[in-house]
Amino acid sequence: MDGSGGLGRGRLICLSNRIPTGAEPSGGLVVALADVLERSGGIWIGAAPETTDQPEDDLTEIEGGAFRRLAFRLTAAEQEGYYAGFSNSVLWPVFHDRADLMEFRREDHETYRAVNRRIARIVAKVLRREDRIWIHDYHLLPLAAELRRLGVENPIGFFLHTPFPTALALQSMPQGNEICGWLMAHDLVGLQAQRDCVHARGALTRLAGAEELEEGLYALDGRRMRLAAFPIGIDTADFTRLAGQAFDRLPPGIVKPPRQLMIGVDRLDYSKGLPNRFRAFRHFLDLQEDWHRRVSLLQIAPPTREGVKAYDDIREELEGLAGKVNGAFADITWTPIRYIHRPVPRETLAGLYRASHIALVTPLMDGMNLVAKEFVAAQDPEDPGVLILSRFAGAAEQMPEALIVNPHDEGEIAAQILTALTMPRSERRRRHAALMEGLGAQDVHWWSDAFLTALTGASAARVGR
Ligand code: ADQ
Repeated sequence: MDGSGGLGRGRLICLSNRIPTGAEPSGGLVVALADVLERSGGIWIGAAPETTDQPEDDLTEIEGGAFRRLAFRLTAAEQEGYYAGFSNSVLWPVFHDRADLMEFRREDHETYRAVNRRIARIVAKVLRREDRIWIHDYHLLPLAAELRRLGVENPIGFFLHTPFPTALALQSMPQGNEICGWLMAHDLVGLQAQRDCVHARGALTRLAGAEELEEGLYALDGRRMRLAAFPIGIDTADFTRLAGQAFDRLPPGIVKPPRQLMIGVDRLDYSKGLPNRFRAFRHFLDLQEDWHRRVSLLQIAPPTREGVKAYDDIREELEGLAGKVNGAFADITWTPIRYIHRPVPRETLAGLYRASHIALVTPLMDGMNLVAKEFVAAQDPEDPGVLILSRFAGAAEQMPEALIVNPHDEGEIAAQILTALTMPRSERRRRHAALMEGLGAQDVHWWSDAFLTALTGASAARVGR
């Protein structure tokens, strides 16, 4: 890491679906990017939260904040087809191995393509020759190809925050292989984990017929693209500091030893494995009567993407499960599951992590999972809590000292809850120290530096050819 943020010359133009409004950030992307942009003096371009009646090709400056923000507005129909439709009812489920939840509509695919085409026109108007472009996430997969079509030859990088699907899974969506062509329009594609790079290799070479010239360097139809894993991190030092302060300000009564607190923090999404987590806890309570009244689960799960059917379903399922567990086990002094269905301020969250003995992070599939990293960073190193982490979170590749579980195996999760509750302090400290070493070395600053440095290298190689 050279500490320069890999900034190079010119401006950094970041593009993502949603622009941060200054309200409480609740997605990993917002949390990570705000930090990168503040340091780099870049511009963030994204969709305004409110829709418009007429498609507009102008950008509106959003005042305030530490970096420049320019917003475009979508019509309600565009928002429906591009965002709720193709992005979140096709790409999200397919990329999370849930093709069974895919709702493919040809019109949504058209709208997705058209919105990306329009964003490309809007962005091309403000671009300068020396700018570098960093596109984020699955909403904007075709954007670079559209920019190239308009003659834009600036360096373009793309980072995918979700997992990348296997070649087989990609074929479960109509025109799945066009995604490979979209990827090839970038100089650099960053994925979260090594497993994603393996999947992308399969898709690029077998589905699209790209050639791998050397490891991670692909060629197709006269274009070259570099692809590598850049596991996203958190602002580790800052989060540790925040957690220490916030812990001291928690309302009395949150921590009542000897009752142990387990915490789960997730957007309410079917990929996060919440029903299996609740069932595993019920299984634990069935088996471990000794632990009744001595442990409880605090689950914080704010709603997202309301109105998409799969999300309404998961909400209902979870409320039913929490009710059943509490109905079966609660007494007047103890509620096994406390389920909070709204966002919590970042600071409170940091304090709650520190107050918790265990974090249950059990996604069925997750690009990275920043909650796992935040929980570890928030711990008191002298008396740290234990992380139980799904092997299907990208974070598992970097965090082998967590208790790694198969989220489909409720028996295994229940057994690891017991292991965590009874783990000697010396072992907790050893595991925590090892995890913190990784989180310190590969934090969000490392991540953005590494990506931007690689982008500079990849585009220089193209221009120099
Ligand atoms: P998400 O699916 O949103 O992100 P995650 O990585 O866990 O998942 O990030 C969630 C962020 O939102 C964390 O910073 C967390 O603190 C915050 N958050 C969650 N619930 C909250 C609540 N109730 N109140 C306040 N804040 C809350 C996507 C991918 C992930 C990937 C990230 C970053 O799905 O796999 O790790 O992007 O690339």
